[in-house]
Amino acid sequence: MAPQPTRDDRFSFGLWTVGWPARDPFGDATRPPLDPVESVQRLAELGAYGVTFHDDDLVPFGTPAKERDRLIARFRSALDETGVVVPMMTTNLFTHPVFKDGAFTSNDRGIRRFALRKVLRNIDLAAELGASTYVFWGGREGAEVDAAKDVRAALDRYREGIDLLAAYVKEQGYGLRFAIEPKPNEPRGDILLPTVGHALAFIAELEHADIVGVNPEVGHEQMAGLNYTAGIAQALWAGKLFHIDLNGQRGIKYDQDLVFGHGDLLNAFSTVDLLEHGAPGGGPVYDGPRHFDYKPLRTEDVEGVWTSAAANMRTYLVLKERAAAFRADPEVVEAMAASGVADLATPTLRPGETLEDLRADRSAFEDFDADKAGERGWGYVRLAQLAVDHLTGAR
Ligand SMILES: [Mn+2]
Repeated sequence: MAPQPTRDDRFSFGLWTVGWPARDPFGDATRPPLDPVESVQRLAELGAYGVTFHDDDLVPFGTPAKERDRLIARFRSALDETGVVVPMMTTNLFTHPVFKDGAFTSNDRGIRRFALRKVLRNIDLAAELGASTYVFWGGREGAEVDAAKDVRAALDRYREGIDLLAAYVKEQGYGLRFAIEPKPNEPRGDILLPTVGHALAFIAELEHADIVGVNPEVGHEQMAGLNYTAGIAQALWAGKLFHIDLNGQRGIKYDQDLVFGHGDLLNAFSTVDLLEHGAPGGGPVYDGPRHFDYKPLRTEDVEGVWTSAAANMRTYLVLKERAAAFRADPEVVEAMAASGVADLATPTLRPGETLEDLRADRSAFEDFDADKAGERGWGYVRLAQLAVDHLTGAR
């Protein structure tokens, strides 16, 4: 019996995902534009609870104020009729030529000021629509030419921008939190804040770091050859996993934005296991939306768009079932114990033990049999195969 998505699963989609007309650097659009209202209706029917969007996804760049109001009102009606919510919003600071050298980090001060105003206007709308997270993906914040961009000055301006906007959110009492989305490259040759780790280090330098976290995307970390599950685990550890972008990616290449699980399936399994069950030793868990940031393949027609949207949710729910079975399997419990997985949660010093005590403890060093300790087989391959067996339905 295939699991059916419900609103309680908190699945959300960007308007730009299902609405992507499949124009790429080498070819024209293969699908007609999609009305945001239709996207809301179709996603609601499929079992999603939320939609997310960039300002320009709903209101094209340069739309006069009166028409902007009309488009927003029409969209709000669709939300009210379907009960679909807007958990997250973001800004398009990458499509218009004005942003070709970046927004917050453009070498042109006038462009930096314009970018801030564009975000401020959309933050007001995000608060109006009840969003709780505001994402910053700085796709154009970067360079191709090392001599063209003073990275230290760019980070100063990035920090200035995020802090100004965070101060505004606090001053207005909006209750929004910011989530920075790392990406290593594309569209810029090199993008600032390329990985989760870079973003976490940047956030630590902010004045308003308390309301700023990360929005890691599966494919973006994997484009850098990194392990997504390990990345979001560190973000959780730092108390900074404010939002997630689930999709699929096959290795280090262009940003594929495949359906969740249609890339590194084993890593998708461990991602869902972490999101649903947390760390073996406890610790912070993620309770936000399960947000999909993917692109329906360019080969698909309009019906294929909805098939692919449903596929994301189905993959998640199937993996959730498999992860629950994995955790409940007595052999897995036994294998994890044999591998000492939960033992890592024990502090290395005893309660009350000092560094002086450790230095005086002969059993810790002088009498410690390193050769014998080195003989231990950890049994991790057995654990890996148990995961594969559950993932493939062999157990
Ligand atoms: Mn992507």
